[in-house]
Amino acid sequence: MKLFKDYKNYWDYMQPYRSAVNLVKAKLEGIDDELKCEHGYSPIHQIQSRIKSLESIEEKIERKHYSNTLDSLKKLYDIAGLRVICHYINDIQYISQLFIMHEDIHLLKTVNYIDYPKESGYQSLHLVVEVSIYCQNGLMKIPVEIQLRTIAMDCWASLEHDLLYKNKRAISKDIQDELKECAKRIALTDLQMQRIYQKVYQEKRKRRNNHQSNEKC
Ligand code: 0O2
Repeated sequence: MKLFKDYKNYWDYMQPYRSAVNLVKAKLEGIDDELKCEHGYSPIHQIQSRIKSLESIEEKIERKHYSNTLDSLKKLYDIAGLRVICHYINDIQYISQLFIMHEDIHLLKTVNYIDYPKESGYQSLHLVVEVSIYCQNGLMKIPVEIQLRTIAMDCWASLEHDLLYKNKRAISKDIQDELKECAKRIALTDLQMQRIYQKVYQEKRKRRNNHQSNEKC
């Protein structure tokens, strides 16, 4: 039995989820813009968003053994999804803390795959939040999954997603180990890039201070 009558039925049903994605995206862009104005630094490299595809919703409902009814959609927290790709690893916590401080954002769940990477090697910070969407039928509470990761983590996850995660065929343990090894190296690179950024920032500040004290003399 099909969950939705047809594609139009699915698309119409997704309307409040699209509004939820737009709302969260605007908030994240606002945080980035504010930081750029105040500190001249924009921590967000890119924001991607998507509404879970019809096939992916049906696959998940079947995999989780939920009943094949529209009511089961309430159990899926990742229908509305955003991916926030940050420059440096420290940006991830910073952005997420500023975001969940918003009074109209209700944090439901945090999964920290950065401090505790998945068995595959996957690293990201996942937040599930609930937002209020006002529709013609009244107020709806919509869950939104936000994945925060660095550019380097995103590179690994994007490639691994098709190579292994969504690849239904069995992949040898050697290849899985090799991918895990890449994830570990990427984690080290992220830490090194963070240190380099801090050194560059300190040097710039020192030069600016020297310049200002020379001007005063
Ligand atoms: P889509 O809809 O195809 O874009 P689930 O794993 O789905 O039963 P849950 O609790 O949401 O349920 O899982 P999880 O692992 O917290 O989050 C799932 C999403 O995280 C995936 O979405 C991926 O985007 C990402 N993800 C999780 N594990 C891995 C991994 O090992 N490798 C990669 N590349 N991505 C991962 P989908 O399934 O792609 O959703």
